[in-house]
Amino acid sequence: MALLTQWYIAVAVLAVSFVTQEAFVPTVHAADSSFCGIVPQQLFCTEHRVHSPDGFELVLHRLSHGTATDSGATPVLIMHSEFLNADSWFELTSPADELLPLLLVNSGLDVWVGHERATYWSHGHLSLETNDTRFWDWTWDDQAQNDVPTYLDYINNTTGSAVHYIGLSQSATAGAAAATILRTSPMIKSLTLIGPTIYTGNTTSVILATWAFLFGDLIDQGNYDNGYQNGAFNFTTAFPGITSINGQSPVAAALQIISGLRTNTWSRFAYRTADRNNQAYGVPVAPNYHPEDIPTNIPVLVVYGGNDAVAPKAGVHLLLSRLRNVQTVFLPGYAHYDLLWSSRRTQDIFLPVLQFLQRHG
Ligand SMILES: *[C@@H]1O[C@H](CO)[C@@H](O)[C@H](O)[C@H]1NC(C)=O
Ligand SMILES: *[C@@H]1O[C@H](CO)[C@@H](O)[C@H](O)[C@H]1NC(C)=O
Ligand SMILES: *[C@@H]1O[C@H](CO)[C@@H](O)[C@H](O)[C@H]1NC(C)=O
Ligand SMILES: *[C@@H]1O[C@H](CO)[C@@H](O)[C@H](O)[C@H]1NC(C)=O
Ligand SMILES: CC(=O)N[C@H]1CO[C@H](CO)[C@@H](O)[C@@H]1O
Repeated sequence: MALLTQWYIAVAVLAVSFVTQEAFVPTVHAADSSFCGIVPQQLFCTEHRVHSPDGFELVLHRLSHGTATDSGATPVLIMHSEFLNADSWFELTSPADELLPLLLVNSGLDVWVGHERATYWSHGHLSLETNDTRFWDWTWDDQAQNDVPTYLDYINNTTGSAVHYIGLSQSATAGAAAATILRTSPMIKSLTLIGPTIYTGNTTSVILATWAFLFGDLIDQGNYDNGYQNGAFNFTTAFPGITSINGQSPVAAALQIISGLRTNTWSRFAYRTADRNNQAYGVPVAPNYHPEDIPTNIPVLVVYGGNDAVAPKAGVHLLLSRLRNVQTVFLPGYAHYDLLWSSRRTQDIFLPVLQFLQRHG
């Protein structure tokens, strides 16, 4: 199918979905247990709350074996994929599977599990209710500019150390973007980017990418039945009808992704007018992020799949060509959601990630 036709269909799917909403309303279990309740019992778990500069509650859970974290243990922040919550780190995919947070704690790291803004375990705001469209008026670029720096600041304040950052999918994109920010990059010890959705222009399927953006959580519908709280947004109550696409609404967030698909750029959020871009960035066109701006003393590990239509191989190769201190794990058979849910992910992904962190202790 011609790319343009695919794009029109994708936009139509988007429009219809946002108008009807019922199409992708998952059932959500009540928040009847705290997050620490789903963490393996042998781990000691503490909850930490900070707020982003734009008022979003950002919750972190710190895991260790004893009540006192080894002083000197290197902190590692793990950020879940969009559409999922951090529970996803605690679900085994097969009998031989191991949990990444547990592997990291067992190898002596000081593990911080982060929750994205506006997700099940972290959806407070200093002044906005979730039924306010302004609560949803942001894109991954705000996570890069506000949230990742706030998590890292908090962890650096608490531990006095720079942090290994591990991000999956869009959290990889936000982490890499944050690593290009001068004030933030000194707090990053290494970057692990799993399925980074940075250059998406070579995707083989626009529809698939759009579909993944909107419906990715439903892939994991089975986990709702198991009592897990996956599905980042509580659409039933917390996702007001969107009537305008002029600002950074979730529709705009989707459009930013589609725009990235069309232009193969990695850019700041592009407002619709030169005036708004000028106000925000001092230039009429939203500026690009540059992988070259990630300091060379931050080692980067990129884990990517050969059949990934969301973080396509050609886009990852473009990223790799622009990174100056990079190692790779290439998994030819993997598609995007395999990077999250493969039954072989421990040997294929988690252990190589652990070795990378140990090399850059
Ligand atoms: C999600 O929606 C359900 C159903 O309306 C509600 O009971 C629950 O409290 C909501 N959860 C959150 C975290 O907002
Ligand atoms: C949003 O929720 C708050 C508190 O639950 C309520 O007071 C307010 O009227 C609601 N606003 C809208 C626009 O529904
Ligand atoms: C980190 O510490 C500085 C200095 O005390 C403080 O201004 C800042 O708010 C702290 N950051 C976070 C996220 O707690
Ligand atoms: C990927 O996209 C870029 C920019 O549109 C293009 O120059 C390049 O040929 C594409 N590569 C592949 C493998 O399709
Ligand atoms: C970037 C940054 O703020 N790094 C700090 C992390 O914490 C240590 C110890 O407090 C400081 O020396 C670093 O400057």
